Formats: sequence, C-alpha cells, structure tokens
Amino acid sequence: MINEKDVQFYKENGYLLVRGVYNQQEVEEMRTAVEGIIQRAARAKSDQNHAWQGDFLPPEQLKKLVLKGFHDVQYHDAAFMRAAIHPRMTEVLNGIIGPNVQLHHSKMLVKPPSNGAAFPMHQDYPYFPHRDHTMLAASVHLDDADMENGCLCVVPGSHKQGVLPHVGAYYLNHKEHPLSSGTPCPAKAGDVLFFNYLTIHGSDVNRSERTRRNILFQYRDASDVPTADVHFDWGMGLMVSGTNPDFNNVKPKYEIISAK
Ligand SMILES: O=C(O)CCC(=O)C(=O)O
Repeated sequence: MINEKDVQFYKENGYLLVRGVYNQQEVEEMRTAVEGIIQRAARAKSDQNHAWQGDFLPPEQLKKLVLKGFHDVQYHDAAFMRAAIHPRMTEVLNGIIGPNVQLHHSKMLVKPPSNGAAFPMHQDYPYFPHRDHTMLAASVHLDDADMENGCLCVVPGSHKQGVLPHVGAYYLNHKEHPLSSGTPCPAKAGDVLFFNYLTIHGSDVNRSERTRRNILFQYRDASDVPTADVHFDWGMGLMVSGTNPDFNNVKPKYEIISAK
C-alpha cells in the first residue's frame, strides 16, 4: 500500500495522504454507522454541538457553526472496530510507526452543509502528550473533501519544530498561524490522511452544500507512554498490530457509570 518513498515523505513532512484505503462498500458501512450514532444520540438527547470555541472567528459566526462529534466510535458500532484494524490501515501504520501499534482513541467529525465548524490551526500534542511523539492521526474520509466543504490543511514539516505554545482551548495563535498557512489536503471518500500529533493542522468552515464526514483514529507505538494524566480514553491501548512490549506500563482507567 505504501513504499519507502512514502515513509520518507511522512518523516520529512509529518503527513501522508494514502488513497483508497477503504473501498466503496466499507465507506458506505461507516456512513451508515455514523448516521446510526447521530440518530441514537438524538434519541438519548446527547447530541450536543462540539464546535470549537475561541477567538479565531467573530463570535456571531462561531455561534452558527455546528460539529457533530463523538469519541470512541468503536464502542458505538463494530464497523469502526473493523476499520481501525483493517489490513490496509495496519499496513500503512506498520510502515510509519512500526510493527507494534496501539489505538489511543477515535472520533467522528461531521461538518454539516453550510455551517460545519472550523478547526483553528493546532497540534494535537497538548491534548495527549507522549514521550516519544509517535502518536499520529489517521483521518478517514467518508466524503470527498475540498476547501469548499472544509478539508484538512497541514503545515508540511511543522512537526520538526517540536511542541509549540498553544493558547486558550489548545489552538495556536490564529494571527501567527492562520488557516491560510496550511496546505490543503483535498481527498476522496476512502482516502486516509495520516499526520503526526506535532504537525500543525486545521480546517475551515464547511461553506458548501455537501456534508463532510471524517473518522479520526489516533494511533501510537505500543512502547510510547503518556507524560500527563490527561485524555485517558476507553480505546487507549488496544493492540491494532504486533505485541505490547510494556504491558505493565500503562493501564487505562475506567469509570463505572451505574445503570439507571
Ligand atoms: O477533521 C478536521 O477537520 C480537523 C480535526 C482536528 O483537527 C482534530 O480533531 O484535532
């Protein structure tokens, strides 16, 4: 699926777009699963807006923006578990990360037409810092994405700058790091954009009449460890490929919610 040149590209640029990781049928299965989550969340009255807040857009514009986001989608529908460990996905992960890969967490990001939320430029590092910086996002496209419907933009090579100071709700100063500083990564449904958690990235508002649905999996080398007690997720530590060299090192914390 990828070759040595691709791996080199990722190392140099901190990102890699891989075409056709999922076929049409697999994409369709995930779309149905996304719709199911949205429906069930609405019935459970858990469908709050996850649009990022801050000062990166005027308040009256921010107010209108909507993001349907849910974490750990593999706990909602098995389609996402199959996607997380899909052989074509693991092949790329093995090329970039190495043989032993763990899932850290997942989320779905649905930007509805006309008012789908923007993500100001940021690194993912502050949300779940790790020692060896092996963490990467694999953003699975369930729709064709371009600048019109708010595709991802990355700053090539920015992972080499290391950890940068973030402001407010963990994004970079938007005057120093405007969205226009990023390289747009238009993609087709089934394509996956891989980017390191130090790579600066963001995305614009969905101004089109098309929905933009992405599933984002965060993966890390199984020997990498968190350096702060933040963002401990249910999915954290699930072996996606290989073996766990340090199984005593990190134990996920579970919160028991009593049944009503
Ligand atoms: O999917 C997107 O447009 C951006 C998502 C993102 O940057 C994030 O979740 O950290």
